[in-house]
Amino acid sequence: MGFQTSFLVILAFLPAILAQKSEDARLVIDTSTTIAETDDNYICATIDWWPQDKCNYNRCPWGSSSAINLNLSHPFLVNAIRAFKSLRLRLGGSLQDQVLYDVGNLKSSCLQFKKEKGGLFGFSKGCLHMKRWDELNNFFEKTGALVTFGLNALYGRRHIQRGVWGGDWNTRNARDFMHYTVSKGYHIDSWEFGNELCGKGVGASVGAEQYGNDTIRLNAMIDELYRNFQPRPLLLAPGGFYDKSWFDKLLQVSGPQVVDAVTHHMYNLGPGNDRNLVSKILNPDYLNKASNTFSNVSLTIQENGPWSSAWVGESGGVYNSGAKDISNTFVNSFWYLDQLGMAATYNNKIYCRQSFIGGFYGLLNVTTFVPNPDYYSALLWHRLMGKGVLAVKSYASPYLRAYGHCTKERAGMTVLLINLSNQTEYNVDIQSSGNIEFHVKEKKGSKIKSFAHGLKKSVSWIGNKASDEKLSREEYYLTPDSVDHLQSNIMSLNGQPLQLTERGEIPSLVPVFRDVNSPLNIAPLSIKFVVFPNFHTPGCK
Ligand SMILES: *[C@@H]1O[C@H](CO)[C@@H](O)[C@H](O)[C@H]1NC(C)=O
Ligand SMILES: *[C@@H]1O[C@H](CO)[C@@H](O)[C@H](O)[C@H]1NC(C)=O
Ligand SMILES: *[C@@H]1O[C@H](CO)[C@@H](O)[C@H](O)[C@H]1NC(C)=O
Ligand SMILES: *[C@@H]1O[C@H](CO)[C@@H](O)[C@H](O)[C@H]1NC(C)=O
Ligand SMILES: *[C@@H]1O[C@H](CO)[C@@H](O)[C@H](O)[C@H]1NC(C)=O
Ligand SMILES: CC(=O)N[C@H]1CO[C@H](CO)[C@@H](O)[C@@H]1O
Repeated sequence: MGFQTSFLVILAFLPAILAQKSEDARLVIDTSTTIAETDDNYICATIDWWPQDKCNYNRCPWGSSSAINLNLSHPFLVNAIRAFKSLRLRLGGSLQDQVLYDVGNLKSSCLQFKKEKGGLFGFSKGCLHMKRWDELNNFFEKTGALVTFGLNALYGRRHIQRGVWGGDWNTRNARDFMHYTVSKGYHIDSWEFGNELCGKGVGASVGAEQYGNDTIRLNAMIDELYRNFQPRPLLLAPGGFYDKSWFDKLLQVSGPQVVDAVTHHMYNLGPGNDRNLVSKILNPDYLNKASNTFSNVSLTIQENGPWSSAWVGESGGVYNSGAKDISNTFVNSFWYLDQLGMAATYNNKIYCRQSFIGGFYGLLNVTTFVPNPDYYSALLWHRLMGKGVLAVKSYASPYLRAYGHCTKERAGMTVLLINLSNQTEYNVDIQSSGNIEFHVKEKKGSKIKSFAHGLKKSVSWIGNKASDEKLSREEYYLTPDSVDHLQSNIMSLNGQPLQLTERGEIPSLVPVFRDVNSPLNIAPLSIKFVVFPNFHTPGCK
């Protein structure tokens, strides 16, 4: 481009350039220690039980996505799970406490869910055939999935008053089902007890003391059934919204080593017909509110069940099946990645997204099986963000969100940057506290600005000194595929739209390599994972 043309181009874009501001942002990351640790497989997603005729706001976005009718041989589905190597899947959801297992002594016939006036959530009981359970387990094995199965915790109880169920849980059907599962050699990572029956409940509730007693019985049953089977699955409970007194009591009543993980649900964006979802998602004050729940859950565990840990057992952002043109579009990743980051800092071990497929919040589209933007966000997280969570101190606008983890399965650290601002580009300076190592940044090609005094530049990076100049960082830069179209259902990675290959495979996610000392920027309304392979992180194991 000649001088004149470039001058004209600049003139043409002048209003845009003027509208966009640029600000310096400093992040100080403590690499000397980790503040929390996630599971190796933090990313999890759910497969629900909703039938085709589950509708919200006159839309029925579930199609054939349930544990009962999902097309398990669809190649896009298989490829999407395999791309994770070990994706956690949770089978569960509202209707789980009405599922019968067609095995052992079940006296009733095995029927499908159908609409029923007065039924819980408007549906009848449903049933899982063992033939389908076999198919599901073959599918889990084939795709490498790690499975959490949510058991029916209402079985045998009585409806004692509006919304409240009482009496002991009848273990019979669950025991037969688990016995069948063990006898077939199927690996279940964890059995979860009930769905949203805690606190005031969603469709139904059960008292915490009763629940605690039943959890003890389930635990004894797992001990017995898995006597000769390794590894023993974990017991998760209660799979519902946090309620302090109920959760405290559950742990107190069930006692040490019974509940291995406390599963809590989050839907902090509101209902699917809320008109302000985009502005909530892009509002840092709004996003921050979720930390309240995370810190309370963590306190409940510290005080009442230090043997246990927290998992986000189900989280869709928007409830009632998600929101059309939001949950399945780029803008949702601002919420999703921010919450993955936040939950990890509060020591949640696992985060289950509602859903893997089904509803508008599916990581895959329910009819086409094509990944939505959040699928790629989840996959990048899974590949880049390791277990160790690092403390990030931000000296920047609240619109710049940042999370740091030890890099997954290699040295160094990965920083997730989220720019919620619609007008400000941030020039990010990343430094290390912990006093030994530091990041140096060259300002406008001139002097080196060092953070720790008296240390030479070479100290900050491990690697071959002779090739110091060649040290690079990896950037995975995420934007919607078209400018100004936050509600696009196609995400771009480093400017290239992410699309399945011709053979229906997940495309490779390739970073851009940059000189480690080159300026690090993040444009308005965009997301970036930055991997620093040579960053010295003594706190990472
Ligand atoms: C499952 O998906 C495959 C691939 O699209 C298709 O050939 C097959 O007919 C589907 N099966 C069912 C039961 O819909
Ligand atoms: C729970 O178990 C304890 C001890 O067995 C018993 O005293 C209590 O009545 C039970 N509570 C409920 C609600 O079942
Ligand atoms: C968390 O705990 C605080 C203090 O007990 C309470 O005020 C707040 O409402 C709780 N928040 C949530 C979301 O549970
Ligand atoms: C699935 O994709 C189609 C085509 O892009 C779209 O019309 C539909 O709304 C999507 N469905 C859901 C539930 O997101
Ligand atoms: C930027 O965001 C603010 C606050 O949400 C909004 O009022 C404004 O219209 C947005 N500007 C552009 C150019 O989208
Ligand atoms: C909506 C929006 O993006 N607003 C913020 C953009 O970033 C600047 C600088 O950080 C904030 O002051 C705005 O409120």
